[in-house]
Amino acid sequence: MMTRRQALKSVVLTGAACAAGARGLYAQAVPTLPAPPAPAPAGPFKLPPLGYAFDALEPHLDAPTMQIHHDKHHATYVGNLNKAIADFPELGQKPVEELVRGLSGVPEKIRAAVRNHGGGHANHTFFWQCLKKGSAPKPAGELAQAIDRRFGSFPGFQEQFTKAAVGVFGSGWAWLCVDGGKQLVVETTPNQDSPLTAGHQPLVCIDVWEHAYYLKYMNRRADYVAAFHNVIDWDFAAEQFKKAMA
Ligand code: MN3
Repeated sequence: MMTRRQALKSVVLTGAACAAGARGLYAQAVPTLPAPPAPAPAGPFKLPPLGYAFDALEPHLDAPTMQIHHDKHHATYVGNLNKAIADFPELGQKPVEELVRGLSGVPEKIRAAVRNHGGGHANHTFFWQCLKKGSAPKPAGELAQAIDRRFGSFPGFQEQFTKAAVGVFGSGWAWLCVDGGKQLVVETTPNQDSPLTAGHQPLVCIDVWEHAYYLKYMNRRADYVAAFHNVIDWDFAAEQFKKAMA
């Protein structure tokens, strides 16, 4: 058993060790900005501008998440796509959507990289355009009618989309698309796979990788998905619908 004297000595030593250790820890804990990213490897694919301010979708999607998501995560997909196609300059002449649509025609050696990084570039480029605060709260016109026919009602669509997005296992995406038979479909893709590869035309999508919501919503993906419904740009979705049905 420890005597009182030993116990006191132990407390004093522990205290001293803590004070010494704390200086080291404290130094590490001083907030520092993340190191600037390595410049994206030069190449034909470019990070498109977000098109609105990082805080434009507050409070539903927070500014720090939008900034890191666009400037770091999306930029990394662009950089890695450029790296992947470096030996195939003809691929850099095509829009990324065309590469993803024609994945089976991409040289096998780089197909997986184009699927992941080309998919990441295409998916994020589409995602930013789907989002708008203060847009119409629900679709109108032909898209609204098609949604009613397919899902029973607009809330019926919302329910199905939410269920799909919340239910993605691990990292991936949920989508509202027009499929090859010109039918509306709610679907999910794993990782950075794109519905374009299956010949579908996206209208709306949500990124459910944790990097898309963890800063604000932490583990509460369902709260993020609920918030997302407030910032869907239904005018943009209607334009995609018109294109797909033409
Ligand atoms: Mn993402």
